[in-house]
Amino acid sequence: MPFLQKPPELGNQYEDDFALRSYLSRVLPVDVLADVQPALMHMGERAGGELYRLQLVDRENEPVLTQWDAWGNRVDHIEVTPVWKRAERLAAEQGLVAAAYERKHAAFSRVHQFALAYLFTASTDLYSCPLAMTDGAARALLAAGNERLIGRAVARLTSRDPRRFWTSGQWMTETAGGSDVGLTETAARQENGAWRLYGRKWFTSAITSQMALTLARPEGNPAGGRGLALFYVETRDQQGRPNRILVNRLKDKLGTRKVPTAELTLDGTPAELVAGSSDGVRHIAPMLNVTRTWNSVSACALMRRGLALARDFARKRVVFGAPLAEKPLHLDTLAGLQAELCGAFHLTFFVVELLGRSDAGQASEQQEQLLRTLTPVAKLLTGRQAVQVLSEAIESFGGAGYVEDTGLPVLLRDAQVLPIWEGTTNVLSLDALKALEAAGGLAALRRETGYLLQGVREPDLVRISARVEKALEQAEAWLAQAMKDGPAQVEAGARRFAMTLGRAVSLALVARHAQWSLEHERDARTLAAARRYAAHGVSLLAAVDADDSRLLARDG
Ligand code: MFK
Repeated sequence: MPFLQKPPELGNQYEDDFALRSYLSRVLPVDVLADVQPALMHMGERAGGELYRLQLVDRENEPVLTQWDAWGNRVDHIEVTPVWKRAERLAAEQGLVAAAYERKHAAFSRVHQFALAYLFTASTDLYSCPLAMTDGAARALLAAGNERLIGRAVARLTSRDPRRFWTSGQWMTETAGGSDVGLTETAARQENGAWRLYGRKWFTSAITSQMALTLARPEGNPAGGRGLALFYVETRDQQGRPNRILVNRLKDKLGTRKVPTAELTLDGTPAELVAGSSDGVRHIAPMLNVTRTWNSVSACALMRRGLALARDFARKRVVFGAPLAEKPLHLDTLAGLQAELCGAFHLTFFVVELLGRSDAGQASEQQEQLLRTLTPVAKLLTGRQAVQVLSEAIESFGGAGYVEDTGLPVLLRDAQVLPIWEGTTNVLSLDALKALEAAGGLAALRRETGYLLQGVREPDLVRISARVEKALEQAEAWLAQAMKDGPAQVEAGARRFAMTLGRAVSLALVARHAQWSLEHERDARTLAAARRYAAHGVSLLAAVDADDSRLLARDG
């Protein structure tokens, strides 16, 4: 007897995505939506069609590093996969980076850009990684105001012409640590009036890029982050040879295996200062904030892909006499995942809106502070949500979800990087605390949340609003108490605190959209998502303390 199971299929990923279309209808002015819609339809069609098919065919390909040519020359050539080659061209042509810098739609340009990225990401094997770096590098160079480098690189990083388009790497991590960047050991020396870098980079993104931003310590500078400087590097010389950079090996990673992540030796690499010879961490921060936003968008995109496939499969797969899509328990599981995606999506795109306002010079001081605080909060929350949602999503296929040639397990493996790279959950929790300290506490965030919720009238949403406000009140009280108890208490609770902020703000955003969707679309789906998201929990703060942590962490 043949055993036949129909594989899941994807339709137009823009047309099929009610949540995305509903959000864009609320946020974008009518003329902006009309202008960007054809490009989104086009990307949605490709994401669910041509690119997805190519991705399945290309499944087993991985980037290949060739260190030497036949004649003994060190070449360090990396051949990327067919999907990546296609993705690079498409990304340039469709303006995946450019849209943010052309500013055709002023403060909404970031919404335009990241809506495209949201559709593009899951069908291009994390090509969003080099795009994130490219976008971040353009923003960091502009923020530094270095006219020579802006003239040399930014026009290329933001080009729509695939022949001119450059991508950028971001080389920070060293063996001393990926989180504590101040421990960077790479040295910068001035030789014949030009800077040269010497050191080892342990985990470098987007090594096929034409340039990179990196940190190194000019000789004689003090230890720590302030003693580092931000440098611009071009990866190849005019003959196309590696620019005194050795690619030692590609990393053997759990996921993101299409992304050529490498270990490098910088052996006198020519480099140029971006913004003075110190305070490198501060100067690279604009890049970090952009790449963290890409991370949040990528988390949403992967969740959406897992759900789109799971929903289609549920309509086809018949068990115990009915399609899974008619089984209450299966539906309940998928609804829970959709609610988490809904919260992640609204928080992420709220950050995207703030970033757009900031880029366009239209953000108030309060909005700049919110952007600074919510960027790490969104990244850390959505990264964790993606791992949980993708784990459930592949489980919803039963055994098929665990089998490689369905193309499903890779979703979970790729999702697992999202809470790790660009700052782990814990490091970003501490970063959020620093941002709040600079903002003078939670007052601005609570004001903003109150503003978001002021139009809510539907009784369930009113109850949800009260829960949001209670969770933020509790968070504020927890912080005040922990600060009295000392730094160990603050640090021990930082993740629960940051997660609580993230869940509260995202729930407020979902509630606000749910009210709008009821009134303007007569649609109760976001309301259902709000109820479910609230039921999953808002506050994670509990009366646990650092002494408990020390007791429980001990072994033996
Ligand atoms: C799909 C897309 C995904 C992309 C894939 C990428 C793969 C690439 C692989 C990687 O490279 S991952 C590398 C990830 N590593 C990190 O993200 C670093 C994580 N660690 C941190 O973020 C730490 O918080 C940090 C290194 C920044 C702490 O270092 P320090 O030396 O203790 O810095 P400090 O004192 O906190 O900040 C120094 C200055 O920078 C301060 O300004 P001032 O000089 O004016 O006082 C800070 O305010 C500022 N700063 C730090 N973080 C900032 C920031 N400003 C704005 N935004 C931030 N996020």
